[in-house]
Amino acid sequence: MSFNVTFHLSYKFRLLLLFTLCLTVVGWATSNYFVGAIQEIPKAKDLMASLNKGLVLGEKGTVTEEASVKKANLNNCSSVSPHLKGQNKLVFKPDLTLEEVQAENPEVHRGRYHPEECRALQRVAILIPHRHREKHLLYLLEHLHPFLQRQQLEYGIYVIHQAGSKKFNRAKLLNVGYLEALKDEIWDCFIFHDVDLVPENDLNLYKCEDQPRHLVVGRNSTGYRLRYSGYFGGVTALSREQFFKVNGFSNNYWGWGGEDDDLRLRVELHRMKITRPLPEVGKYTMIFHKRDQGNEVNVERMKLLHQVSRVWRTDGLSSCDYKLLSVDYNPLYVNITVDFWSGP
Ligand code: UD2
Ligand code: MN
Repeated sequence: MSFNVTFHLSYKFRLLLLFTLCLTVVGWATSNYFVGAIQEIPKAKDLMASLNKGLVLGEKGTVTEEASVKKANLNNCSSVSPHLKGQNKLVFKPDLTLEEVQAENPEVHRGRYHPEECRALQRVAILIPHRHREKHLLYLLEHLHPFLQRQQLEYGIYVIHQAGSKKFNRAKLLNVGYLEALKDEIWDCFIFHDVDLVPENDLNLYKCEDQPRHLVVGRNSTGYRLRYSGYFGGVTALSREQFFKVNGFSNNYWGWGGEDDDLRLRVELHRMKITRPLPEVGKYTMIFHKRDQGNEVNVERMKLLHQVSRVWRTDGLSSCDYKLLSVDYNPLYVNITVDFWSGP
């Protein structure tokens, strides 16, 4: 009996041991798998991101391939477009809607356009810094789309919108625009464009040259005269390389003023020479506005302007940090919304 009990116990014990052993092995294996799986998540995320990117690129690739075959068969557009009209009388309808502007531009998709009849000489990104100026944006879109199409350009319009109520930073928004737009296309030329300036004369070409270009010689509100000789505000054109070379704009100008002079100093430090169109060509209408809330005069600007030669290398495109909140491909423009961590 005692033998039987011992045998029985040891049999049960052995079964239990085996069962526990099995459980341990299974447990160890699965726990390893789960830990592994958890550690893999970030990698998988990256992979998914790159796969998605690949897919998107693939999709784009096919479109671009078709388009590039088409484009390859086209002749270059002529240096002077046959569609130019010269000076134009601008009308701003008070009840204009976005739908009307969209209906007038059926060939613009996701903010982009390219001529069908010839191969554009340059691919141009228009970058517009923006906050709370919806009506101005509408008027600018209304006039700019046909204006650029008459110039036979391949172009994309980007509106870079500053979220939140921190001080406005025009220059930093334009740096963001440059960096983000280059994720879509290797643009040749960048036009940095105030939202409230509408060009009056389409002989004012929105193209880049071998030197940076200031396109606003005068505007209605200043009797169409240049404000001062080094003036570089409003609308400027720099090639991808020119802007990269000067490390873009400074990120440190919060509020109104100075950032345009800072860019001029960067350009001059690199021994480039600003060019302008003729006064009768570089004419703009500035839609009337008061100083915006959140864009008060920057009292630091003179101090900042004195240190450009010392800081341009470390303050600019290379140090432009931002929180990208959204990128929306609207029919008439790409809307990039960002928030800035730092700043007053
Ligand atoms: C001048 C310059 C401008 C810039 C500014 C100083 C001209 C024609 N323009 O413009 O290029 O150097 O001085 O910073 O000389 N904005 C918004 N929401 C805001 C504030 C500004 O969207 O709340 C954008 C908008 O694109 C506007 C631009 O920033 O056109 C410049 O601001 P502004 O129009 O208030 O300054 P303004 O006309 O003195
Ligand atoms: Mn203005």
